[in-house]
Amino acid sequence: MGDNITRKILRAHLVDGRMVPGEEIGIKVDEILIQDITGTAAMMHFEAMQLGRVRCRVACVYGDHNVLQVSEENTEDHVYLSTAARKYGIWWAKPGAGIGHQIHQEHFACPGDTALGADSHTPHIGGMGVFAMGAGGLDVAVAMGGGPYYLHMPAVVRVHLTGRLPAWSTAKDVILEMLRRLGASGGFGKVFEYVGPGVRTLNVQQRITICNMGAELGATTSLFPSDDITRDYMRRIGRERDWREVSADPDAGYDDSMEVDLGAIEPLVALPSNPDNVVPVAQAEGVKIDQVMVGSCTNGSYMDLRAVAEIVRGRRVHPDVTFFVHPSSRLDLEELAREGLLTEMIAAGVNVEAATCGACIGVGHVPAKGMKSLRAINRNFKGRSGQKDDEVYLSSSEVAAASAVAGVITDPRKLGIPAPAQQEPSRLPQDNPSLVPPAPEPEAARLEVARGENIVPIPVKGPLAESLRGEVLIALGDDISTDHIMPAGSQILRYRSNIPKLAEYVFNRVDPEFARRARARGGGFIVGGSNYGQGSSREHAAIAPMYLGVVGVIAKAFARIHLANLINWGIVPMTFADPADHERVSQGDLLEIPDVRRQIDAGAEQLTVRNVSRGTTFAVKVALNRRERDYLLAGGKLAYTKAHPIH
Ligand code: MIC
Ligand code: SF4
Repeated sequence: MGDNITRKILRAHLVDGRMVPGEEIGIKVDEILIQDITGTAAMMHFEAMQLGRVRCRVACVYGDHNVLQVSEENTEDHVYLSTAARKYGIWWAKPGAGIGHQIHQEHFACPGDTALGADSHTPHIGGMGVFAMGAGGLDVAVAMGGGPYYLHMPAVVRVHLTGRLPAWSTAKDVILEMLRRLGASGGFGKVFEYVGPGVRTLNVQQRITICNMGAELGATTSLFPSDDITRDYMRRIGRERDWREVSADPDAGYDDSMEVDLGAIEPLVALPSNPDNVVPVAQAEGVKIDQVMVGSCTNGSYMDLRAVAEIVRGRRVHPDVTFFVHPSSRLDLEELAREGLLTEMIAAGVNVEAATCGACIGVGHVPAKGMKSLRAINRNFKGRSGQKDDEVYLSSSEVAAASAVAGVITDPRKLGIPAPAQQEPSRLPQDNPSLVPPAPEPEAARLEVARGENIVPIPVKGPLAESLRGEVLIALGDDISTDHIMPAGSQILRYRSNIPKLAEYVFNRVDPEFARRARARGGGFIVGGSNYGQGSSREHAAIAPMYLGVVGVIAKAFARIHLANLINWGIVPMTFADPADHERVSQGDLLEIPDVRRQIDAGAEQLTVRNVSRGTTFAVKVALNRRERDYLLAGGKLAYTKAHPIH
């Protein structure tokens, strides 16, 4: 039996373990991405390892999330990152250059490589045949230093694509359809590998849209082959020399398979407030909307904005609607300007904003209470827009633009105009004035890293205690995202490099009293439902609770990256052996896990929790390997790595 793409790439990068689904493997990482709100912590971890220059093929830090420099703390973060990048051998993409994933696609991604990013949408470049994953900053820092990235060998799902997308159905609708079928945790422990005749009907940007939003399935990553279509794209953007063919063997085996007929895909919408709450656009038609956004790493490219321009050409944005677009790359915007398409958007009343994540992460365009937003982006978790009771719908750029003109959610097939071509730019200059290369070594040695007052060393936890005892500080239901745990938005993002201040905002939009209560009780436990910690890779959703004294999280199931982050920061992740016990624990209950240190060290897979308040006990599972147990015992991966440095 031949190999699929996942196995080929992983085999070529394997440094530890066996490629058996579920078993842990260590791989070498070629490409690294960090950004301005996870990157400050990742950079500090990297500095703490005292390795000098990065030891991977290419690394870039993107100033893309908190771009407006709305406060001095925000600007200090950018100054720190740009000076550290030059010194340590890392590219720096200036604020406004665009969203990291798109810039990485355009300048650095090489088919057949492995990539690790301190951002959950790193699988974006899977659309070019790169095996790319999101991870917490500490894991990324280790890979920057040339250390292996550890993951559980994923099961590989063959997604067999047939047919061709009908007019007005887009790549965004393909991934929404995957979410409709599989749900937000349907990709846990899996790689989705897209194969079949339908692959050849999709251009690189469409493939990328599908892989990018595979993050919302909770997948390890998603992958397309790198073929002559990829080669043609790389030629047009001036990077044919980086092209390599990446394909599965004709007789490749897979762990599972599914069929998607592209011809049967129709325009879809995700209703508030989870990306898997997907229905055909007909079921949302007529909903009056106040705001429309097209942008983010999923929908901000030339292809999407070109479609917007074609739809709004000669029309006007509805008087009751604010329509804003965030391009995902300034180079793409430059091409749209050259071709007059930018003018079409401006003339129709579209606000063309900076090339940044922007409103996708709650920076700008925060809806007022009661407003409805339709956004061609990837996430609509409650509160993520900056309004705690928000109602955000997700769609393709085409549905969004048509709706912005109509003032209500609209099926674009009813516009009576030809569907926009899904077209990529015919060229893109590689000479990007917003990309700053690292300093050459002799000069780098003399450079000083600028550390403003807001760049505060990351706190580390002490070794795991003999026993754990504390109150349940909060008890939550299913699908709690890291946006619920550690919210974003420009008010809060400026403290990403200042954990003591950031910690004040933990669960702020769910329960504003959380931080005060956690401090008053001297820490305790969090109780969650299934898919706990879905969404972003932000390790701050573990570091800040750890700083407040959270010692354990008990949930029905965890999302992949958050689970790794909890372990990395010394918080014990436990799952209910009987999920029904979730209902038998409430906020305020006093819990005790005696003799936990010895049991974790001895390899126990189940622990007994005493609910002191109720006089009951219940069992929890701790599915941890030896390495993860050692991290927990040491007080987290940073503490462990200090004791066992990479050489
Ligand atoms: C997101 O989309 O939530 C973010 C902001 O890009 C995060 C990264 C972060 O919180 O720093 C992600 O997806 O990992
Ligand atoms: Fe930025 Fe949004 Fe993409 Fe996250 S999902 S990288 S915030 S554009």
